[in-house]
Order: sequence, then structure tokens, then C-alpha cells
Amino acid sequence: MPWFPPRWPPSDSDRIQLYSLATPNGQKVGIALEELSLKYDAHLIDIGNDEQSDDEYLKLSPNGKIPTLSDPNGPDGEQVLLMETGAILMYLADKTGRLLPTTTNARQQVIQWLFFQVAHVGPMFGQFGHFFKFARDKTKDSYALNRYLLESHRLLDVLDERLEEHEYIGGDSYSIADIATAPWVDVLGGLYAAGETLKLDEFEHIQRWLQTVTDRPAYQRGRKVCARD
Ligand SMILES: N[C@@H](CCC(=O)N[C@@H](CS)C(=O)NCC(=O)O)C(=O)O
Repeated sequence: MPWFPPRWPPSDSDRIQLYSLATPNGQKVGIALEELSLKYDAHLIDIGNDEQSDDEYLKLSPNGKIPTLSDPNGPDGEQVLLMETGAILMYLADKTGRLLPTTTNARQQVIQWLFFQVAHVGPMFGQFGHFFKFARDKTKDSYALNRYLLESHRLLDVLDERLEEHEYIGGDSYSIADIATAPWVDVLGGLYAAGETLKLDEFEHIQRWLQTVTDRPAYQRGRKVCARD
């Protein structure tokens, strides 16, 4: 029998359950679920109120972070519980046979850039946003901000070069690597208001790609899943 956290009961116990908040990490899974036209229940986990540390939530995510996903009808007839967006996106792609190519080289390219996002883009842009926006008044020392600013800029260079040669991050087609990366690039000029500081306009290939991705109706619906307002 599938287990559901009593604090966040399903509306339909056959559906995928998403536990999330519309931060860049949370948005990735909402966007993928919308792109794949999967039916799901969305539960807002308010990290501002420390709901990610609730004992029931920790059974979904031992690391106490959003988002998490539960599929009560996993492919082997067993419930699948997952934390970590890279693992969740790969699971949804494999479940549906979409957004991840099947030939070895093309598949590994997408996985490589997906790992690049979760290992570098997310953590570094997140630290940059912390010191640039959220903790601006907490320290007068510019060391941390400069460190993450330089590294974020360097990562944008890497992405821009990749997108000069390929239409999408993973290669020729839209994939989970784009879904993982776009919310993190979007937030720089959006909530972080760091467009000028990072000179985002100068990354012409990123701008072309970001426009194409954010124009997708599923992206626009998915980014609002588990939004506070
Ligand atoms: N590597 C994780 C990162 C998840 C993550 O950092 N989530 C943040 C929100 S964007 C969180 O839950 N923060 C709450 C906390 O740190 O207590 C993933 O890709 O899923």
C-alpha cells in the first residue's frame, strides 16, 4: 500500500504527488509535470515556516529540502518516493519516454548537462542570490558576494558557449536539462534583479534559448505550481 504523509493527504491516491514550493528548484518539477501532461496533486511546503523539517516530510526527503515526488503507481507496481530534482526529472522522463533521448550518446549529453545544473548552476546561483539579495544587509564584507558573482558569471559563459553550438542545452531537442536550468537563469534577471550586475544581455545565446523555453505554455503553467500567491 502506498504511504502518504497525513499532513498533506492526496486528493486522488492514484495520482503522482508533488510536495514543493515555487522556488527555482521547485519549479523544475512543476514544469516537467505540465510538459508531460501528467496528472498530479500539488502540495505547497512552506519552507518559510520550516515545514520541510516536519517529521512526516522528512520521510519523503531525508535531507529536508523541497521538492519531493511520490508516484503511488511506480513502473514495478511499487510506490516510488524521490528527493533531488535531477533524480525526479530522470524518473519522469523514463516513466513517459519523453524529454530524454534513448540513444546512448544523446542521452548521456542530457544527463551530463543535468548534472552540471544540479552540481554547479543551482548551488552557485543560489549562493549568489543569497548574498546579492536576501542577505545583502547581513555582512559588509564583499568577499562572498564577489566569489559567487564571479563563479555565476563563469557558469553563464559556459552555458552561452554551449548554446552557441546547440539549440538546446542537451543537444538538438528540448529536454530535462533545459527544464532544470531555465528557472535558475530566469530568477537572475527576475526575483534577484541581477540582470545589470551579471550583464545578462551580453549572453546572446542564453537570451535566445531562455525566450524559447519560457515561451512554452507548459513552462508558464509549471513555474506557478506551488506558488504562494
Ligand atoms: N539539490 C536539491 C536542492 C533542493 C533545495 O536546495 N531546495 C531548497 C529550496 S530551493 C530548500 O528546500 N531549502 C530549504 C532549506 O534549506 O531548509 C535539488 O535539486 O532538489
